[in-house]
Amino acid sequence: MASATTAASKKIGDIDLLCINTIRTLSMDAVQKANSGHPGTPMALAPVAYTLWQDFLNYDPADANWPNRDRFVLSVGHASMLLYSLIHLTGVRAVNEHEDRNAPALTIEDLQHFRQLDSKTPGHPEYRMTSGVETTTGPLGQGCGNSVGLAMAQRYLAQRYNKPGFELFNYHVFVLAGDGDMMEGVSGEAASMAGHLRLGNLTWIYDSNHITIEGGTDLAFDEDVGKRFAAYGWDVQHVEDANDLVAMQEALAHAKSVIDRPCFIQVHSVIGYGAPTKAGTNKAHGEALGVEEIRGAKRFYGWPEESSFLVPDGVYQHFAGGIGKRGAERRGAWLSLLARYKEQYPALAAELEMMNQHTLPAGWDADIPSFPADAKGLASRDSSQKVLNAIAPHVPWMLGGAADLAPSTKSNMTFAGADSFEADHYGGRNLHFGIREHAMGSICNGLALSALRPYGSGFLIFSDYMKAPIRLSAIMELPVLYIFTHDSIGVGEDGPTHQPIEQLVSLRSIPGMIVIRPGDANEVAEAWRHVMTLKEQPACLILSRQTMPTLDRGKYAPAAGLKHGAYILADAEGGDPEVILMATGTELNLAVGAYETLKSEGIRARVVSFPSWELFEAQPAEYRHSVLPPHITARVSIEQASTIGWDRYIGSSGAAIGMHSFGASAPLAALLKKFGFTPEAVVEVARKQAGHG
Ligand SMILES: Cc1ncc(C[n+]2csc(CCOP(=O)(O)OP(=O)(O)O)c2C)c(N)n1
Repeated sequence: MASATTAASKKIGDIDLLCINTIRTLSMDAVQKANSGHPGTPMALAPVAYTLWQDFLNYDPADANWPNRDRFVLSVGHASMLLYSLIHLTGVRAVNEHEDRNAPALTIEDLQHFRQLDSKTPGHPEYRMTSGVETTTGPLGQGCGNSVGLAMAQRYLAQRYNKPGFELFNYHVFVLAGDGDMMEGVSGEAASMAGHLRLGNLTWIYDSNHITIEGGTDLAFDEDVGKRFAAYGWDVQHVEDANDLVAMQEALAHAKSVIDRPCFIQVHSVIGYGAPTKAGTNKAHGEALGVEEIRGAKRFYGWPEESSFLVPDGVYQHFAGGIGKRGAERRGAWLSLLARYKEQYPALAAELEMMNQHTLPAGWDADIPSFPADAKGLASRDSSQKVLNAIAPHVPWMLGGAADLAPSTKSNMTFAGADSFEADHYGGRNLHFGIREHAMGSICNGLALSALRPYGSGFLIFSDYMKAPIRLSAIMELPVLYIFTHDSIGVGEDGPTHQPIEQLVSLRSIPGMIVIRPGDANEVAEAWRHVMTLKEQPACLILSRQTMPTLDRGKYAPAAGLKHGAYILADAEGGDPEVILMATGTELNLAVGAYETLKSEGIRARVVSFPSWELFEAQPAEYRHSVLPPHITARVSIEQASTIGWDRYIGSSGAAIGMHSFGASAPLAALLKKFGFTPEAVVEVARKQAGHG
C-alpha cells in the first residue's frame, strides 16, 4: 500500500459538516418522497463526494461541457441522489439541447420529483437527461469501464493537441464505485487495461461497506480487493473511515500526484450512516428508510427533524466559494489559453471544433474506393479495411481496435503514423483491448463521451460478451461503431460455438441501433459513408470472413441505395414481379443467382438488397411500398441467421430461408448444403412462392 503523502489539508469546520449533512438529508428525503430508491450509500459517501467536489474537482458548474473539466463518474448509479444533490447544491447549469439552457440543471423541485415520469432525476443517472451526468450508470461495473475510456481520451487529446505552453487537456477522471462494481468482471477487465496503460489520470474510489442487497459481502466476496488492484499495477491507498475528511483529502492529493499509474482508494464506510436501526445493514441499501428512521438520522446529524428538503443558509454560498470559484477561474484561464491556441495552431483548433461539433472535415470521404465488378470478389471484412483506411487519415479523432482479433476483423489502421496506443505512445490510434470484449464496449462508450469517434471490433458471436455496453451506447445515443466479422455459419470448421445465429436479430432489437450487413464491397463503402455521418446513434457493421462477389453495378442498381436500408437491386421485366427475393450480406449473391435462373425460366423476380432494417424503417411509407409493394405477397428472405423478424417483410405467406438451429463444424460447402443455402434450394423456394412449384 502506498502511503498517503501530506496534503495541503484544510481545516474542517462546521460548514463542511453542514454541506455534507445537506447532501445526506436531501438524498434521504427524495427517496422517502418517491418511496423508492437507495438512500444508504449517499448517506455514507456524502463526506467523500463532498471532499472530492469541493476541494479537488476542476469543474465549473457554469459550463458542464467545458472540455478540460475533471470527470466524475458515479459507477454506483443506484446512489443517484448523491449526484443529483451535488449537481443541485453546486449550481450546475443546464447545457443539454432539450433543457432550458443556463437554467439550473436541477432545482429543489426536480429533487422532489425523483424517479417520477419525465423528471430530470430518474432512478439512475442518465446522460443527456441531466446536465452534470457524465455517463449513464446503473448496470454495475459500466461506469468503471467508461472511466478508462474517458482517461484514455484525455491521454490521446493531450498527446495530439497539447503544445509547449499550451496544456489544453490535463483533466483527471474520478470514479465512485462499490462492492457491486468490484465484483463485476468488466471492472476487472477495465482495471487491468488501465494498469497496463499506466493511466495516471484515473482514480477509482471504492466504497467498501461490506453490504450488498442480500446481506453482507461475506456471502459471496472475500478477496483482498486492494491487493488485486496492486497486482493490476495501480497505486493503492486505504481510508479507514469515510467520515475522516482529512484522510480523504490526503488520499486524493496523493492520487493526483501519482502520474505514472492509476490510483485506487479503498474507503471503509457504513451504509446508511446515522440511521438508528438500519445503518450498516442491507435495509439501508435499496428502499426508503421510513419516517421514524429518517427522524432518528436527522436527530443524529443535529438536523431539524421535521424539515424536508432543507438547504440551510450558507450551503449554496459555500459550494460557490469552493468548486464554483475554482472552476470558474480554471475555465476562464483555459478559455484564454484556447483563444491564443487558435491563433498559433489554427488547424488543430479547427479539428477540435469539428470534433466537438461532431462534424467531419471537408473531403473526409474523397478517398473511399469504388470497387470494380469481380466474380470472386472479396470478403466484406477486407473491403471494410480498405474503406476504413481511406477514411481514418482524414479524421484524426477516430480511434479503434479489436479484442485481440484485429488481424481477423481487419480493423487495423495501417497508414503511416496510425501506430498503437500504448503507455509510451498515447498518440497511437490503434487500440489493443486485449481479450476483453466487455471492457472494449464500455471503454468505447467512454471515448465517445469524450467526443472521439471510437470503434471496437470482434467476431459477431462475441458481441454477446459486450451486450451491456452496446445497449448503453444506444441508450446514451453515442456514435460508437461496432465492427463484427465472421458473421455466419460461413465461419465453417470453427463450428457452432463460433457461428452466430441469434446475434443479428438481438442487435437489431436494440432501440436506436443501426445494424448494417452489406452485400458486396460497394455496399461496404456506402455503409461506412453512412455510419461516419451518425452523430447520435451507434451502429454495427456486420461483415463476412468469406469472399462475396463484387456486383456489376452497371447491370444492377448502384450501391448508393444502401442508405435507404433496402433497395431494388434487380427487377422483373415486362410486368409486376411474381416473387420478391430479399437478402443481406453473403446471401445477396444467392438471391442474384436465383433471380438470373428464374429469369431464364421466364419467371419474373425482383431482388431487394436489404442491408439494414433500421434504415429502411426510417424511409417514408411511399418508398417502402415501392420496394415491397403490399400486393406482392410472394416473398423470400435469405439470411444465414435466425429468421426471427423477417416475417415483418415476408408477411404471413412468405418463406424465410435462414437458420433454425445452431450450425455445425464442417467445411463451408457442406454447411451450405446442409442448411439450404445453395442456388438450387433458393430457386426451388422462390419458384414455389411464385406459384410455379
Ligand atoms: C450488472 C448489475 N447487476 C445487478 C444490479 C442490481 N443491483 C443494484 S445495487 C446492487 C448491490 C450493489 O452493492 P454495492 O455496490 O455494495 O452498493 P451499496 O449496497 O453499497 O449501495 C445490485 C446487485 C445492477 N444494478 N447491475
